[in-house]
Amino acid sequence: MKIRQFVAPTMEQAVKAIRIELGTEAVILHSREVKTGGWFGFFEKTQYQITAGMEVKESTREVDSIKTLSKSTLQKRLSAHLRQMGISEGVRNNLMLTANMIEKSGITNYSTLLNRVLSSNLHVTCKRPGEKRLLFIAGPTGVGKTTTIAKLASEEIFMNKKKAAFITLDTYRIAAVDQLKRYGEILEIPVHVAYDEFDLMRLCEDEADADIIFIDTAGRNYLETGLSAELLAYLKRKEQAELFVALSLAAKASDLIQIIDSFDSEVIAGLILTKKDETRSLGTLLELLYHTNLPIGCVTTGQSVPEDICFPDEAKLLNWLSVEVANANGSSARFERAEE
Ligand SMILES: Nc1nc2c(ncn2[C@@H]2O[C@H](COP(=O)(O)OP(=O)(O)OP(=O)(O)O)[C@@H](O)[C@H]2O)c(=O)[nH]1
Ligand SMILES: [Mg+2]
Repeated sequence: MKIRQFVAPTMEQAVKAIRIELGTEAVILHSREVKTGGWFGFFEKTQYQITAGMEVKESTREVDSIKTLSKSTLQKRLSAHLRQMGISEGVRNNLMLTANMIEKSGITNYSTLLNRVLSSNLHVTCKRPGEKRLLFIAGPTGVGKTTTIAKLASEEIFMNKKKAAFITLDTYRIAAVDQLKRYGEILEIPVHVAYDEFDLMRLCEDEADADIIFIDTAGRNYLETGLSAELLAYLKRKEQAELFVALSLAAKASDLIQIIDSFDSEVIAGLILTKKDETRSLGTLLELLYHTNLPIGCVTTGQSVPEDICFPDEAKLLNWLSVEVANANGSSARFERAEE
């Protein structure tokens, strides 16, 4: 096991440093307060020292240590919360170890503990799609790419008063072009079909008046294959292009992490998270924020265009994760509805 020590002014900063340097697989082994600096005992600063290690497959001893730690009432509540969200064992163990350390610093309130555990372990950033002129959306089949494009376009046209156009690269599915054309008619904006990269370049030039061009792509199984080589090269070359990957929050986190890995992370500007309404628990969101550094662009919450979309900030995303779901049998269920 590779062992490293981290010292920082707060527990959260130390945990963040571990995640950045050792990645999400790092296991927290030990923590203590240390005094640094000062002069003959004056002006000393209290710092937090955490020892962390990269787990090797054969040794699960340290990970198991969390199971034998006696849990406080707050930690039991957190453990139940994470289990109800369906969080995988590895992530749960690390969150519980952080909770144990944070509670030792005198936290007695559950919301504060949860907030500090989440904010120190998750990489939560937000970035609205549409900063660049060409907005590509890619992702697995049927996640809601085309519907989200219509919602985003509506926002840009009516709220931000931008001139928009649609281009679809989805010539694979017969109804795909019609679907986008229908949205184009409703929004009164041009819709084009690009059959290859040259078409795409030409159409983008033809639409010189458009402030923003939404480019829809065909859904594909990204567990099997990555972005097409042509599209990847185009995105890398085009300064004015950004790609958002659409993923369903109702899908399994482990699959979504693999899908993200199938893209060249350099070209992903952010994630669009769809179908929040189709799941009772946001465990997938928590695991995504634990494993990736990608900004969240928007979240969709239903089939209605244009209203079922929101642009949560960091605080709102953390707030959603703080909602405890009911036990399967309904007993001792605690609902703290997140503000929509
Ligand atoms: N419940 C729910 N359904 C959604 C949401 N977004 C889209 N849908 C529905 O999901 C279905 C597929 O939506 P599309 O926009 O066609 O999905 P797509 O990713 O473009 O599909 P392909 O182009 O075939 O890969 C439609 O029935 C949409 O109404 C959402 O946030 N919640
Ligand atoms: Mg589509």
